Amino acid sequence: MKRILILNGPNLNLLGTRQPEVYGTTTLKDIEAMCAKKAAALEIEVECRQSNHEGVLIDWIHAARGTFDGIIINAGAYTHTSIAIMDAVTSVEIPTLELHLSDIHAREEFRHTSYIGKVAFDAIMGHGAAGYPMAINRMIKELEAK
Ligand code: CA2
Repeated sequence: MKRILILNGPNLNLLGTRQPEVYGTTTLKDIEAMCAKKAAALEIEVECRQSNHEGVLIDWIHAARGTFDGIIINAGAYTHTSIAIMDAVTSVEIPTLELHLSDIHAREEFRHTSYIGKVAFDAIMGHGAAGYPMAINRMIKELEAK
């Protein structure tokens, strides 16, 4: 059975509680339930984790080696700053998909740079919470092509 790790970075624990005009009204708990439903339908395993700490995300990426077949990551604002997370993704050699609620290229210029995008096999963005099940589908397609 395929195992996918879904990582959410800083501030994503606040989803649905603030700035609904930018990030929508769906909470992270709702998103995790959507992912669990998708996983059941596809008969795969999905584990969702969130941290506000760069090092914790890096430790989880390292530990995914040998345990998970794919990583889906919404690194939040670390997307635009973290060479360390980019290096962690490269180091584990696990197919990694970049995910964002918003379209980072349609927002402020400082969000246009993505270090995750340099090492991920693809990116899904601009679909809000619906992007999470879409990302699971995209990951399965990638893993099946291997
Ligand atoms: O669009 C995305 O998914 C982002 O990764 C979200 C990050 C942002 O820094 C990236 O540029 C794009 C921010 C997540 C903040 O989430 C909040 C949720 C509710 C209230 C405040 C922030």
